[in-house]
Amino acid sequence: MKIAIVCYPTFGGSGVVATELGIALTEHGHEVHFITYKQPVRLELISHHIHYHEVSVPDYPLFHFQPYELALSSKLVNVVKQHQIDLLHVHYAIPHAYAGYMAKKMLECEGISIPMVTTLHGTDITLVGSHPYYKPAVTFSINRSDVVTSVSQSLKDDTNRLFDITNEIIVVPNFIDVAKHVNPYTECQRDLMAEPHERIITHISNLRPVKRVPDVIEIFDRINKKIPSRLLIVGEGPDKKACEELCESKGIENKVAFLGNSNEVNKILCFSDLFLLPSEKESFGLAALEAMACGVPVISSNTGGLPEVNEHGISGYLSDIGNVAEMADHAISILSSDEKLAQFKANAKEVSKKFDTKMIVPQYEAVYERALHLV
Ligand code: GMT
Repeated sequence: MKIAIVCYPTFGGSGVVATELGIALTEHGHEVHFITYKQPVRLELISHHIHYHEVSVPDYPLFHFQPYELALSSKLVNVVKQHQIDLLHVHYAIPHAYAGYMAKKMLECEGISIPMVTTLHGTDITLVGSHPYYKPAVTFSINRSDVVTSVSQSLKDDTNRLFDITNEIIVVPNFIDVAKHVNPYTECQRDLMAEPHERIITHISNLRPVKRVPDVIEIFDRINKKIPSRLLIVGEGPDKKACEELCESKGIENKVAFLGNSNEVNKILCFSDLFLLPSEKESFGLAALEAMACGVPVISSNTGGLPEVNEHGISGYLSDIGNVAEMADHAISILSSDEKLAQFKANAKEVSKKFDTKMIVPQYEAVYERALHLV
């Protein structure tokens, strides 16, 4: 099959999932064409079957907002015709499902029928998409997609609650190549990040308010008072400066390292003893799954799809949003005993296997077959 994948190329779960899916599909013999405005961060163009087409939006002074959707749908039309694409798979409803639908309609005028699969990722529904400014267009493009998938049952329920959806939504969970998440380092390299007696705690996100990074720091501060620890914060985002200031005001700035964005989170996670994800909203929590695949237990909030990923009392613990006291207590209970920590680490790795690429990618292939039969 020749599949065109539209996604956001930047750091963020939806782009990572779309990129990993594209790579996995080529390993199953498909040809994949990524269509976006920048080469996706985790994409290395090492296979004959992977192509990348850049969407350029020329700057025109008349426009206060440059029309990206228009450029994207025109690019889709051209790529579909040039490469005889069989199917469009758009990740993140805004504006990709809308642009994809326009491309589909333009192609129809030229006698080309092509199915479109839309994958909902979370903030396109729970944060941005349900805003009245966007809601009619998002509802329309979800309902006009040939097949719609969501990355968790929770996101499916949210979509049906927040929008007037007439299409069936199929849950296809996010996934991870478990085999890739083996520790490439030795204990001596761990020593570069922390003293031997210290535990290493990690948080990875886009440091936006929805991630509640100040809660991460508050939980860490409570842990560190009982168990000497280091906090590694990976990612860039609007809350970074305020969080650095919060660390200074608590006098823990020497214990917290802000590492910026990383393409190789497994090289950081392999040293970690615990992962914190106290988000306000989280449709799935891909970062938590990546941590678990590296054998890192997760302390998270119980919002959205997190309970579908992090198993309470097994791969970590879940608490109500903002309950930093309980999250810190759970963390301390795991970290205070080497035996208990080893057990949670093993459990986390085991639970992550339910989301292995091998199990999930065939589900997307079944979705594609279904979409192809609909047009
Ligand atoms: O978490 C973010 O803010 C980024 C966002 C994205 O679009 O990349 O993540 C969403 O999609 C991920 C991949 O499906 C999910 O793992 C995240 O839980 C989801 N984020 C939210 O729902 C807040």
